[in-house]
Amino acid sequence: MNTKNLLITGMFAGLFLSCKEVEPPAPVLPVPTPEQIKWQKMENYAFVHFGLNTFNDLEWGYGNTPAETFNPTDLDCEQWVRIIKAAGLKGVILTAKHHDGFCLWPTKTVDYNISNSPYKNGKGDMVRELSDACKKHGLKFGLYLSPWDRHNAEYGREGYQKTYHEQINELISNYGPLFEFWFDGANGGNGWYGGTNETRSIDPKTYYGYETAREMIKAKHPEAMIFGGTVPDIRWIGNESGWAGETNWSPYSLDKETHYTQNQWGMKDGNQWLPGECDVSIRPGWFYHEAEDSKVKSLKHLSDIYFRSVGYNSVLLLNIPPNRKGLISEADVNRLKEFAAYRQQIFADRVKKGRNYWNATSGSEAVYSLKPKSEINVVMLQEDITKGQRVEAFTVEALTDNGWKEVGKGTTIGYKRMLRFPAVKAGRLRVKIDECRLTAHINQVAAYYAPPLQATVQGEDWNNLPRTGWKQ
Ligand code: FUL
Repeated sequence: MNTKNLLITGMFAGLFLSCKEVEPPAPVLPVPTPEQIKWQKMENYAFVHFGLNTFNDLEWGYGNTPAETFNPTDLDCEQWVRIIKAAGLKGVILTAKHHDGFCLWPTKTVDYNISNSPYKNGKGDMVRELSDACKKHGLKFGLYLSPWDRHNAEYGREGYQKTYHEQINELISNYGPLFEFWFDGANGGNGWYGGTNETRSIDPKTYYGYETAREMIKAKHPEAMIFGGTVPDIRWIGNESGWAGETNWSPYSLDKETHYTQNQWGMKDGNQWLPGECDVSIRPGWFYHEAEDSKVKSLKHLSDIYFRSVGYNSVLLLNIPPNRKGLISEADVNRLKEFAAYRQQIFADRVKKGRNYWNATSGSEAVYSLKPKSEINVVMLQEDITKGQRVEAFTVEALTDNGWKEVGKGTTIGYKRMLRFPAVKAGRLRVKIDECRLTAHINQVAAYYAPPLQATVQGEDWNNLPRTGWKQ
């Protein structure tokens, strides 16, 4: 070995030694895009199911209901928007076409649309009316366009994809800006299909050309979150009752074969940021049915939904179906007012809010001062999700007259976690991060009091909702 070789060997040895002293590189966690963060901050928004089903007392029209039956007499999209806004909801998603195939805008793609209905003598355009009302009142606007079309004769065959994409093209070119585009997961099965009355099945992974559809939408509406399909930005939470798992990771791996119930928890080691959306209707059905006027969810039920969706690191998509007049019914209006007032009452008290940025490692704790003897039963925690999601377990304690008392424990935090517990009077809070990956970035800790509520709707099964496991 000559001197030159020795030198090189020595250099490598030195390099090796110094490498051993350096920390291993931090694993790269999936992080949200700026658009996903903007969307998550909306926290809650409305769904509006309206169409032929409304006028025919149906949930899933077969595709043969006459277009002439669509006839709202007092339609007022501004009423919807005013009510939705006053309820604290930040946007609205309209069913531009449900499974029955009837289009609420004057599409050139099919005759089965609003221009062949008596509404405004065939001159109406519901997508325009709602899109304009949203703009006027400062709400965001989104669209639901059912891929499954039980009217179309070409459904299940080659020609339908072109029609479906052209419908998307009309919607993204003429309305908006859109904050979300919803591809429903219900697919195939029996239908009218141009009078053939048969069962047709498709492969949803390939049939609709979702990849192209996504590119089309994103090119015109870069902020639009895609729900459903094969290349989504957000994920269905796995139930239509409005709740996420108590443990709820925003990361998810779409290439992993799982049961859909996994959606409620997300995946700790998921390879992409795919946060959950909880969809639920204020009534039993998605569409309006007079028989359900007395079944509008109670304030207790709605508030439980809120704490188990927004409060479990998800967003809430609350459906409010207008009636046959084309208005949101009184029962729903009153409940939404109560819901808004209740939340204002809880979250208006800013005095209890502690705000500071805390870089926490596993086992570390922070103490927050409250007003002396504050009565509290809710603690809200938030992670700075620009760094990904990191907290795996935490404990909250309160300093009462009898010393420190553990009030609750949780697993994930994510964008927002609200922990509910029996009320205590406390002057301080202690938050402990029991387990986290790398360093957790906590950017908000706050405590509130949510007045206890009574169940008011007879027979409502809100307390029988399946509970998710503590850990997945
Ligand atoms: C489901 C549909 O089948 C329902 O009718 C409703 O639109 C709901 C939001 O999604 O998949």
